[in-house]
Amino acid sequence: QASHESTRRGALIVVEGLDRAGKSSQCERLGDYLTEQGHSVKYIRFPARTTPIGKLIDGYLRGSTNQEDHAIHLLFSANRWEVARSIEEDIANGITLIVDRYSYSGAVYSAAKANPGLSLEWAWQPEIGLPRPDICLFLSISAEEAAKRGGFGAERYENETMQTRVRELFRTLFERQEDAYIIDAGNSIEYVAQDIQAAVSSCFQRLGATGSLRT
Ligand code: DGP
Ligand code: NA
Ligand code: NA
Repeated sequence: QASHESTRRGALIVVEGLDRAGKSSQCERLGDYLTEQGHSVKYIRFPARTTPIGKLIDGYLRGSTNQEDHAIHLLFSANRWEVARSIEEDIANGITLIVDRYSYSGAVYSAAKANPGLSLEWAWQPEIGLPRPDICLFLSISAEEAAKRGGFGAERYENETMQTRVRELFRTLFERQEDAYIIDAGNSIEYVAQDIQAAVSSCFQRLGATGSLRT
């Protein structure tokens, strides 16, 4: 059994969601669950704030610097490209990656801006060719539930107008996408965790060849 397990490729699991949807704790739970099931698991998140590009993004998100909308968009994408090769290597080596935010956040947060209003289509282009997730989970909470979960943090984008647009755009994107699941994250932590586990287990049963993101 051990030798069989060691030759199986890992899965690329992406967890997306609104700010305060409980992404981080659900990623942690999923990691524990998959580890118990015998998988080698690694957790990574975007933006990866410690790389040179990541530091620019971090300053932008905290509001200490400003960036032109197209320019910051391409930096977020470049930040994923910086890590693309190591994602492919890990998966080939049998490591399952749980990725906290990915190209979907990339397209959606930029397209949600009022000015200049980058289109979802334009915003998706620099993502084409990145490693394609085997499954994407979108943790959705209603505006009402978001309001109940306490005040937004100080970072850029954490306001109600922006979050409402982000929610709508995520739905648009996920409805077109194969292997994409919208999870109602307004339920209890336990219930949401079970929903995620069910979706991920079914994904492992039909794990095919790796691929790249397309239009
Ligand atoms: P987080 O560390 O998960 O709270 O994400 C930080 C914020 O950055 C969050 O509001 C979502 C946003 N974000 C994440 N990835 C991207 C991206 O690729 N492009 C843009 N414009 N925003 C992003
Ligand atoms: Na956030
Ligand atoms: Na990102």
